[in-house]
Amino acid sequence: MTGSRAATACVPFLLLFLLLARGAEAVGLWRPPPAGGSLFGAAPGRYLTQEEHWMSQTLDHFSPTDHRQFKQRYYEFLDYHRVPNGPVFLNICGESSCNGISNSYLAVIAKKFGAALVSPEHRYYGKSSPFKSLTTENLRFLSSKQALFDLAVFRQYYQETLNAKYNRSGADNSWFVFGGSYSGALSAWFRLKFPHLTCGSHASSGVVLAVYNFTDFDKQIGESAGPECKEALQETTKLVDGQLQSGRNSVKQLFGARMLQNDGDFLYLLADAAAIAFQYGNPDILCSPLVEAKKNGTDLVEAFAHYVNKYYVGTFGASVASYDQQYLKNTTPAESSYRLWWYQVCSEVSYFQVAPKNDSVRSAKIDTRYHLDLCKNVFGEGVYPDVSMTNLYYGGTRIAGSKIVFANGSQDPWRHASKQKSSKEMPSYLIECSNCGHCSDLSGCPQAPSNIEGDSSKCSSPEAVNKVRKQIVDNIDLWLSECQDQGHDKGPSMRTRWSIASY
Ligand SMILES: *[C@@H]1O[C@H](CO)[C@@H](O)[C@H](O)[C@H]1NC(C)=O
Ligand SMILES: *[C@@H]1O[C@H](CO)[C@@H](O)[C@H](O)[C@H]1NC(C)=O
Ligand SMILES: *[C@@H]1O[C@H](CO)[C@@H](O)[C@H](O)[C@H]1NC(C)=O
Ligand SMILES: *[C@@H]1O[C@H](CO)[C@@H](O)[C@H](O)[C@H]1NC(C)=O
Ligand SMILES: CC(=O)N[C@H]1CO[C@H](CO)[C@@H](O)[C@@H]1O
Repeated sequence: MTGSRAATACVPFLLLFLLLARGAEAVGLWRPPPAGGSLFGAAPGRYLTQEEHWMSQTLDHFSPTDHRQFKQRYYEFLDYHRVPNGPVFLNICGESSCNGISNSYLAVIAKKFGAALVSPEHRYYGKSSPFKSLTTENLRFLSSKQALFDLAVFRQYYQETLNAKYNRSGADNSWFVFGGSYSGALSAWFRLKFPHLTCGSHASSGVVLAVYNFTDFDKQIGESAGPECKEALQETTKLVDGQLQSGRNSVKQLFGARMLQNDGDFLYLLADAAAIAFQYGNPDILCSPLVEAKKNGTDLVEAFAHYVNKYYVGTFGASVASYDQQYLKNTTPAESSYRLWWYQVCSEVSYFQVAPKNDSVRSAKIDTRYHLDLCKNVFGEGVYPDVSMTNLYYGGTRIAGSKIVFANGSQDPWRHASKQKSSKEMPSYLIECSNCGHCSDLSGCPQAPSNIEGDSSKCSSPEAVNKVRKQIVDNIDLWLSECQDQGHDKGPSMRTRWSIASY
């Protein structure tokens, strides 16, 4: 999730998903591919498992007459499971190809609780696409509402699979849902909409509030950058704007972005490139050379271009082409996550990262109009984010859920779309440290590339992270035990007793 992209398991909501996306193979396969394959660039130990499993999923949960199905990919990891009654942790994959169950801090929690880990891929992404061709017409079943129903159906399906594996019937383990970024919002919304199917939810940087003009995103970039770096970034933006204005398109060449004919697309690339430094806990990689260039009086645009080429594209793995609206229009793209996430943005959640009127870091040309034009150009007429309906459906920050634990990173521009106030039923924690960005509770620091078991030792304040983690674990512990009191997790006999008792 960068600018406009979100991340999975807390990789960029939008941006992060870039990284993960690099591991994706051909998209839109609507039949399971042969087993094996798909071990792209997986650093050793990064995944607990990448062994694919498949289930049949309903295409349209809201139509009683449409019985079409598609294949949904999922993963399971049972090494830590206390057989047969340990809890089941459902790790929700978000807006990118889901290439396995990653070895994040969630793995540590699963070990602690003797939990099974399962992780279904989000519909349409990676190998779970119902259609080969991603025309706007075919994308109409891509929504968070359909995705939540997928999770409910998966939850029931997997419980039966587990029961069959353990030779029992009718047992119901204690379930707990987890997610980060967009999937953090799905995690909170799952508990909201299906409270009987999970004992609780963890929403890491969960963006539960759909925002139309998301100006707070840019404001937070300025705050996270601090005065010196912010000034350097603003000056860079002015210089680039000035060059474009005077028709000097050669500035695009500096960034290896000549293909971006639309100035807005190019400026969006630059805005995202700056944002991810703070979103993923690498502020110095961007700010040190910029501040230094400003002090030395050397060329700021060149210093920034060096960062974009070397870090954002080189190390982080961003794709310049993915900013091109022509590319986004392609209905059979090599990597579809960008088109898919933009569809979700343009049809449901918005999060338009427009420049604030005053004191903006990004170019003022990235405005509401730019986003609306993109939506129309890429998807045609009639695709429009009805943000107020989305917030009416879920409640936004006034979500009326229970047993949901939220956590945000202090430097993360996305935190302003997360739950703002803590309450007894829905505690929320802010993790404060200078490189605590998106999903630091799960990923540690920096947030990209990911750290094995979410190692927090490179956070500027590991204590800040560990303190919030302890609170998260305490909440999980409490809610799992309350769930067990209601008859879950005790095997069939207890459950029967409970059913009788409840009459
Ligand atoms: C379940 O039953 C099968 C066949 O009777 C047996 O091979 C297997 O070990 C059993 N599994 C468990 C977990 O008890
Ligand atoms: C978003 O910003 C645009 C342009 O400034 C403005 O016209 C519009 O009313 C804003 N919409 C909302 C919902 O704030
Ligand atoms: C700025 O000046 C310092 C000290 O003279 C030098 O080491 C550094 O390389 C210069 N940085 C840039 C970006 O020119
Ligand atoms: C605009 O931003 C500057 C710098 O943060 C601030 O000093 C000023 O008060 C702001 N102006 C308005 C109208 O908000
Ligand atoms: C859940 C959570 O930590 N929310 C925080 C997100 O950021 C806002 C803005 O600073 C805080 O007020 C919330 O507490």
